[in-house]
Amino acid sequence: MNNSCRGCGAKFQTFDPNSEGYIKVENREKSTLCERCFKIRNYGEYQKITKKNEDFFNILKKINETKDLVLLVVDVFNINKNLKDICSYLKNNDIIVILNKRDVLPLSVKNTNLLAYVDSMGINYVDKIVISTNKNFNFDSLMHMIDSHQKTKNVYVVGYTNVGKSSMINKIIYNYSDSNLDVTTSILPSTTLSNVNVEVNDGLTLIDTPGILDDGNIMNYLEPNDLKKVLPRDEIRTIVYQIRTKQSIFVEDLLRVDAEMYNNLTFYFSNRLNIERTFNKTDKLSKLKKYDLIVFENQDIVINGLGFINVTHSGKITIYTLPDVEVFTRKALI
Ligand SMILES: Nc1nc2c(ncn2[C@@H]2O[C@H](COP(=O)(O)OP(=O)(O)O)[C@@H](O)[C@H]2O)c(=O)[nH]1
Ligand SMILES: [Mg+2]
Repeated sequence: MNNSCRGCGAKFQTFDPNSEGYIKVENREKSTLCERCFKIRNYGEYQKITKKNEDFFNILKKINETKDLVLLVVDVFNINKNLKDICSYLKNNDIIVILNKRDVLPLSVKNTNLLAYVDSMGINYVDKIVISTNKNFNFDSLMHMIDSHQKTKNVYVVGYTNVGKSSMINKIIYNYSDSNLDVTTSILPSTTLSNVNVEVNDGLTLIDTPGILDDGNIMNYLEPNDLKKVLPRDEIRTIVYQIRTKQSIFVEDLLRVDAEMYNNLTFYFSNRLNIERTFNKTDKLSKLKKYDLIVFENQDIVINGLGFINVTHSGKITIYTLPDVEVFTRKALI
């Protein structure tokens, strides 16, 4: 009998249905999954659990006590600003940076450009690779890379929540192992609750971790139905606006962008989000949190978790979005 759920890593308990690891007494003997994992997998029903990041930093400290290889998984559509901070906990470990979700960026984007961006993140890494879990892209190369850098059997998988850590592990099991034990994945942050060891073969055990929650990510503030719209599932069709006069562009009720100078804005957002522009003065969404940004030539404005806007020329751009969502500029990704 297992003590913890093989889907999310939570310790089993039989007394509180609303806390992690709950399993009915009658299922305790026969099931290896907690109720929550069972419901996510069978009914697509989500029960949101919020983890404290403190737990995650303790996991990182434990990893740092080993010499094990670390796979740092990054969502290429939403590259987090603070990856350097995660890595600062892992001074003793070799790190491979994995840019996942390649499929959502346009095919025309060169992987070499995406990889070049990794250098600007300030991380000490031993290797880097672009993959797509959904499209099963580059997994043979990834396996070779892991093989050539791993020092012990254990390899940790870390990163922010929702970047696809658990999905990547499942794909590796599916491709390279006889095992049919998969870990739980979902569109909600904090699906994985504790470390889960997954033995791929005699020489490799992948250790899935809960992942760090990003307070500035819009995903934390949306209901599952909106989440489904915001998370891109297919290749993004970019939308380019040539700005010649004062105008506003709206992404549903989530974002307003005001621009007034000679400029070109390219929107990288999920295809399921409705984007509209107006040339008329309007108050719509002007009550949301306002950011007055000075943007330089060929920079991106990132609205954490929602998408990004590439700006061709320098100028002033005003952004309105939900209160706790982080907005920042960066050197253009593409
Ligand atoms: N488009 C796309 N979505 C992905 C990819 N990998 C994972 N996802 C989705 O990202 C969400 C989070 O995945 P999950 O594995 O639970 O992330 P984790 O929190 O890092 O373990 C799920 O909705 C996955 O289907 C990918 O390569 N492409
Ligand atoms: Mg996970």
